[in-house]
Amino acid sequence: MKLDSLTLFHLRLPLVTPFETSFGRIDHKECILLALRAEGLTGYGECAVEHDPGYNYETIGTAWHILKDFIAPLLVGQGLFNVPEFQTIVAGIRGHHLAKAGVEMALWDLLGQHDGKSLKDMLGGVREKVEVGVSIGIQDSPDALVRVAGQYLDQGYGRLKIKIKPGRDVEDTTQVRIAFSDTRLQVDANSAYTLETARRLEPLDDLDLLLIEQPLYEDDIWDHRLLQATFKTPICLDESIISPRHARYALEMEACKIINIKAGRVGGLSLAVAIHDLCTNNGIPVWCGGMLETGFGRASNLALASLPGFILPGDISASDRYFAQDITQERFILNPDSTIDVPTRPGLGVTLDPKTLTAFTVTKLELQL
Ligand code: OSB
Ligand code: MG
Repeated sequence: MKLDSLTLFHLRLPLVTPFETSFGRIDHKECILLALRAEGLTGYGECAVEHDPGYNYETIGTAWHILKDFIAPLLVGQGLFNVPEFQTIVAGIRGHHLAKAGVEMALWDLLGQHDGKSLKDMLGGVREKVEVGVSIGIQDSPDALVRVAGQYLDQGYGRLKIKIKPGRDVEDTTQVRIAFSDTRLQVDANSAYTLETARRLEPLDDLDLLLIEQPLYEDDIWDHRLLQATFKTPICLDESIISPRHARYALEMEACKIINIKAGRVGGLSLAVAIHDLCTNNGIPVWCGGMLETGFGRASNLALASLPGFILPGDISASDRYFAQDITQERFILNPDSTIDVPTRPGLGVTLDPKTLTAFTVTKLELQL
């Protein structure tokens, strides 16, 4: 396939409810949508970046720069194109995984449409629907958190994840555990603790949690190993696992017992599959993380989570948990058994809603390839 153009859309979508993590509070989701055109087809990809460098170092601004000034020029004049070839072409660009992964997603969408294959089938997915949970931001008080958690359970979510930070950890988690004694529950600190301050999390070890996600530094593996040795509860790494190599380090060091896989963070779906394979071969459970994606990124996450090693529920909630209006025509709905259906149509299997795209676009840039 000869690539024709790459269009970048800086999007800003209102969230139905603000989302607060240890690194900040947002009431809009920003990201970059990519439209990759070739032979009359358009593949869409989502760069799951945020406005601020709070989750990792990438931002809308850095991803825009890397896409425009480095990735797009490497794609100019590209002929017959596939995913391994794409990764080889961009291998000289260090880091910037969220930017690269957005283009890889668009390429998968294009190839799937071209070959009439769904992303699930291309990646080796085995499930028609995947088990999901809901990620709940920090609320005004533990009482408010219990109320919100109850609302999500009423909607049918079978697994809760609550965000924690110093001062909003043990009390919040304990209140939720008391209110919902047999609910599957996990916490996510987004790197808010040091090895020393993480001692305050010891009481969490008696709350029958599925896992404690990324308590320490976003670039750390070793101190998580030291912390894991003091906890019965599995530590799960998110931010720290930026490549299959880092996943191998974590497993060899016994820094965690579970890994959260986000295709964006690791540089693309192909690398996410490689981490899945490594973990599956080593008996380490994985689950699919989320970044408040639009319908495009959500479709991609569902396809990824249909692989056999994704045995824990993903952070892939229904569309109405995030957006009153999304940029895809399809909306994802929660089934009564806390699952969401994996798209079956070719590529990502979702279609653009041009009206909402226009309404939520801040800036647009079309690059000829
Ligand atoms: O750490 O998993 C995280 C959202 C933005 C940045 C980081 C994270 C999250 C979430 C949201 O937890 C999960 C979702 O998309 O529902
Ligand atoms: Mg996380």
